[in-house]
This record gives sequence, C-alpha cells and structure tokens, in this order.
Amino acid sequence: MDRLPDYSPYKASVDELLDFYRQMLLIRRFEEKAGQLYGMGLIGGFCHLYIGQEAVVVGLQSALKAGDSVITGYRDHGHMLACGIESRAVMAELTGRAAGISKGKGGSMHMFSVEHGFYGGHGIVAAQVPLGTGLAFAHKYKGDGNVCLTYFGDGAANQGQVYESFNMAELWKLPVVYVIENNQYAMGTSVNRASAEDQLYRRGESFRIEGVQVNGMDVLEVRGAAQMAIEWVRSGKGPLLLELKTYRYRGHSMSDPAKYRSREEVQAMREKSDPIEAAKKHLLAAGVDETKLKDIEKEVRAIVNDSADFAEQAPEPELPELYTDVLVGNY
Ligand SMILES: Cc1ncc(C[n+]2csc(CCOP(=O)(O)OP(=O)(O)O)c2C)c(N)n1
Ligand SMILES: [Mg+2]
Repeated sequence: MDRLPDYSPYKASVDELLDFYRQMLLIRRFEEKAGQLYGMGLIGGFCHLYIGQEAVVVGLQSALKAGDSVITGYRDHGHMLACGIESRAVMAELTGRAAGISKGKGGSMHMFSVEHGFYGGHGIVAAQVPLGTGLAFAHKYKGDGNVCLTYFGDGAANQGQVYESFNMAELWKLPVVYVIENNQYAMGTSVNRASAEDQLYRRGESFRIEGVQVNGMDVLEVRGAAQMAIEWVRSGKGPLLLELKTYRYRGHSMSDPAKYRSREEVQAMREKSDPIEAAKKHLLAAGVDETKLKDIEKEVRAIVNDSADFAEQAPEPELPELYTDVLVGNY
C-alpha cells in the first residue's frame, strides 16, 4: 500500500484568498437571510443552516475539476452555492417558487443540478453515502477521470450503509473522497456521547481506507488536504477519508433551540475559530486594504438581498406541475 503523502496549508495567491473569502461570506449571508425568511414564515418545512462550516465546502470545492461530482445530506445550501448554482435559484427553492432549482417542489433538502455536478440534497441520514459510491463507480466504469466528493455528518458516520459502501469502494478502488463534516453534534447528541471511536478519520481502517483529520475552520488547510486527497483518488489509488473538524453555530434545524450545549461553547467557537474572520486576518496580513473587504461585503449583501426579493416575489408553481417529474412504472 502506498503511503499517503503529507500535505500543508494551501499557499493561495491574494486573488484566490479573496475568492475564498467572498464565497464563504456569500454562504454566511445567504444562510442568515434564509433564517430570517424562515422566521417570517416564507420558508416552510425543514431548514438546516450551514453557518460556521463554510470553510469546509469552499476549500474542498476549490480543488475539484469540471465533471467531478458532489453529493451531500440535507444541510446543502452552502454546497450548492459552492458548486456555482445561482443564489436566486436556491433561495427561490426555499420559498417554494417555480423558479427554484427543483421547480419549488423540493425545498431545502431536495435540490439537485446535474449541470453543476451536484447530486443532492438527501434527507435520509447517510443515504447519500452509497449513492456517492455509485457515482464514483460510474466515473470508474466510464473511465472519465472524474472523482466524487461524498459529504456526510458525524452522526451519519454511525450508519451501517456507510461501511458497506467503504468495503465496495476500497475493493473496487473507486474514485471517491468521503468527507465527514464533524460539526460535533448529530441533532442534540454530541459525537463523543454517540461514537465508540470518536476519531472519525479512523473509521475506514478495517477496510484499509486511510483517513486524515483536518481543521475544517481554516479554508487554506482544507484546500491543502483536499488537493492531496483528490490527487490520490484521481490517480486510481482508491477511496480516502477526510474528517473535517468543524462546528455549526445554529441549532440542528430552524426548530432546534439547542439546549444541549452552552452559549459559552458557541460563543467561544465564534470568537476564536471563525473561518471567515481567519481568512480576513490572512488578507489583511497580506496587505489587502480593508475597503476592498468592505466592497466584497456590499457586493455579497446585494446578491443575497436580490435573491431574497426574487424568492419572495416569484410565482409559485402552476397546479399541473404536481404531475411532472413523477416516476411511474412497473418493476
Ligand atoms: C435514517 C435517518 N435517521 C434519522 C433521521 C433524523 N435525523 C435527521 S438529521 C439527524 C442527525 C444527523 O447528524 P449529522 O450526521 O452529524 O449531520 P449534521 O446535522 O450535524 O450536519 C438525524 C438523526 C433521518 N433523517 N434519517
Ligand atoms: Mg453533525
């Protein structure tokens, strides 16, 4: 077995770091706005916000190539924005409008865009893991040289189907990076209360899948690890596991008062480990003017406000839409 190469934080140019900063800020402001619209009753059903975890998806996605595929669970808005899906189409899906990416029929958890290599958006915990393994199988079968990033949570990591997937992926050397977003909680259960092995990067060991633990609050570290992992997987060496240590600032979903953890715990993460503040510090240290960062903030707010206005005013789907995209058949 080849040894996994070491990796170091990515040495981004100022322009690249500005782009990471902008993307993380877009996700943050988008999610804050989604939270507001939810509070106003404009978004129905479940809504799981990604605030705090932005560096994970921005760092990882920045290392992908066109044609690679991505799949995740229900905390998916940030993944969609990082895949380049238009902010208006995501927000309009949240408000159930015809212009939404799933024509307003999917909502927060059920969005999809083959065009952008984004395969959902899945509400069943860990269901995306065998599906992502299947996407990787398709890449290998077609010989297209692409890889699949399969994201799942610390809670999902305790599901049986994850390990059936690991077995097949290693046996068939499938081009898949399993990305565990360890945000410390699965609903109200902390990872060490639910996991006999809470060092989740080790979860592939009995399948001979190597794993790496990464600081998921630092976009440059995430990008460095992502690049190493994706190169490894793309070169045909089989799957790899990345555990991204991160934190969600908000409750599990909009209906969670988060009483299972203290305010101080959340506050400490926000103050000491915020990924956007960290990128800002790097930028200022690199000599970027603060007005430049303020301009980015303005630009991002304008995109998000425009998306919210659009999502509020766009028409709902027509009734006949109830009969489209429905699969009927005999098996
Ligand atoms: C099979 C299944 N069991 C239970 C649930 C209810 N449920 C929804 S999210 C969740 C917690 C998952 O936590 P984690 O994998 O850590 O992801 P996070 O929400 O932290 O992103 C549970 C138990 C579900 N949707 N599907
Ligand atoms: Mg979790």
